[in-house]
Amino acid sequence: MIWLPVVGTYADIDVYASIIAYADLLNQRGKTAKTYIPVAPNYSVPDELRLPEWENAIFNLQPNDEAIILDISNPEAIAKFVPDHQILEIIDHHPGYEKYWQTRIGDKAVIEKIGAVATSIFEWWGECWDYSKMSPEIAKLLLGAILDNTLNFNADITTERDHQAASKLAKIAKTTIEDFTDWYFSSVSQTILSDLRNALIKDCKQVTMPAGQETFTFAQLTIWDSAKIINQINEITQIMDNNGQNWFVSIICISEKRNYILVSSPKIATYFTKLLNLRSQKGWLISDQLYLRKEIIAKMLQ
Ligand SMILES: [Mn+2]
Repeated sequence: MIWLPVVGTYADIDVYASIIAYADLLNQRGKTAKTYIPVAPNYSVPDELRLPEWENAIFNLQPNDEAIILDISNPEAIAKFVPDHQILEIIDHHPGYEKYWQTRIGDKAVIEKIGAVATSIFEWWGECWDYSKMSPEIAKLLLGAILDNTLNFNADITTERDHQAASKLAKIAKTTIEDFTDWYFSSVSQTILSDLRNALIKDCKQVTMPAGQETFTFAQLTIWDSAKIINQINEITQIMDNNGQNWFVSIICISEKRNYILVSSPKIATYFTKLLNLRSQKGWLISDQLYLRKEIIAKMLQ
């Protein structure tokens, strides 16, 4: 049996789509594979795209089983689920642990600079199987993952491979990139605005400041524009204050190509203003380009 577990504390559309597509691919090729998706996916997976029949909530790794880890390479998080010798593959695009895994499992770790893990999975489907055997439902999920993780192809980590995969996926899904993009981001924005608290809490990561032991909660939301969120400073502050001590909220506004940022303390504000060259406006810190969380963390590590 091959397991494909969600290893992080939440499931976004990249991990959700990639795990399900890979499990489908393996099963079609005669290898028994099961997902492990114990949490409801976050706001980035619209209800219409969910595939509940693939959301297996039981994880039961036996000594002879193997596991494929997608969209995460944090060793501590992975070790809680799978011992190293049972890892069949790690495919990720978060920087930081490339060398660690290279020395431990060699070529079985593919951690590369690419917009979405969904792109890698899509390419692998074509290399070892047949695109005519991919369902429109799976194609829509993978396409949504590429749009979300590349911020509609605006993020720095976007590659030509992501563009290629997206146009092929749109054909399989019997839609166009333009139509699907409109539908996808308006659906996601609606979900976020209808329950801001849930959206924020379900996309948090604990991050440690480079200078020391200080950690903070890093929340990220992706919406189409800032119009409906710009006056919600008090609400967001309250939600985050109730959730932890130090925090950083990054709201990516795709159509404006910038991040709207709120932080818990002047100290954190000073640090990030310098790091990301932010300007201050009406209570927000605003960037002059789009930053993904993984890009901000990569800058912190430099
Ligand atoms: Mn991803």
